[in-house]
Amino acid sequence: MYKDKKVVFSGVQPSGTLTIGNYLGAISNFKKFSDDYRCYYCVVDMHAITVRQNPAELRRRTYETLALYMACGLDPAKNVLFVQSHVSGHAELGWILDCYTMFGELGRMTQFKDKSAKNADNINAGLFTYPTLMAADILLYQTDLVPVGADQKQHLELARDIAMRFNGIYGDTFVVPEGYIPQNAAKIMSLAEPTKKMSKSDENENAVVRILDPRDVILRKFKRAVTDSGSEVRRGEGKDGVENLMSIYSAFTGKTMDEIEREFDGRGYGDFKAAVGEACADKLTPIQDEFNRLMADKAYLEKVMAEGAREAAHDTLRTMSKVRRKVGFTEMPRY
Ligand code: AQP
Repeated sequence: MYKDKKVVFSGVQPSGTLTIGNYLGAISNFKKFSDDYRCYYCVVDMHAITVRQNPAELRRRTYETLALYMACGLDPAKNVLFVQSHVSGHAELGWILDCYTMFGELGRMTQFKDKSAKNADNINAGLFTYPTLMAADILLYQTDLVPVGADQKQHLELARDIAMRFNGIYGDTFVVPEGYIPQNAAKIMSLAEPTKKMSKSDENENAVVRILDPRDVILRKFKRAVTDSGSEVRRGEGKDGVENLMSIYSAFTGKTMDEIEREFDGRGYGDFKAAVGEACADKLTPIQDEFNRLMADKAYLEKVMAEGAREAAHDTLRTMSKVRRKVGFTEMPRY
């Protein structure tokens, strides 16, 4: 085995300003692996173009997402932080794995169905093969563990199936990855429609709380969050809105759901929503300060990007060479 540490890989699309869903479901968990694992955290810009993007905004958000990784505590000296399109192995392996992924499997992906419904005028082939590129992202680094939100479970299962299929045909080639889905806050729901996932590309600003929203905006958004006609802060049937706010509060404060029910017993939604907003803003303020500091130093961000890409690209060489040989490609000529 050439790996001296187990490997963690995860990515976030720069397809909008990140939400507390992205933070609680994914990024806030990344740091805990940095000491004991070889960690690759990628800004997956190639995934983002499956939906039409404004090029200047995509570029800006790519820098922002990298800066947010660092502002959330990811030290570039301990984690490989990089941009997907800077490492050509992702596209290369993505194509090869397309040829080992079945049309029917991709057609069953719920994200494809949701995103095709949302982008009916642009149901492109990339949207369809998105999960294969994600499998390539993961398998390229012989990843053991993938920290993601619950919405990515189906894609992760597919990545495992593809790895096992490839290994079945050619012998052991890829590590079959496991998911790491947090127990709490694995799926933060929209504040406007609490049966729908909170998504950074949601056009309704009141549905999402963004990591970079100022305190007054955060407080206002929580104040307006959809609940129900009752007044009790507790879980239960028809209480999706309240339960979502409870899990956000729980994730930001570390309190259990039972403790939260006791804390707000008889106090009504007004008090509760204000407390959720305060807890969220308190957690995000230092991240925002660090983000602003990092964004003011573009040269440093570019240095991190370049170093991350160099390390990541180097680490893909062995797997790519093995895969190319196994599928029957001839030796790469030197040119
Ligand atoms: N609402 C959520 N709750 C918990 N985790 C979430 N994640 C996303 N939304 C929630 C997790 O964030 C990571 C990065 O997601 P992504 O950018 O790769 O794509 P996504 O899952 O499609 O996220 P969005 O915010 O919904 O983006 P758009 O609107 O562009 O499609 C993943 O680990 C994801 O599970």
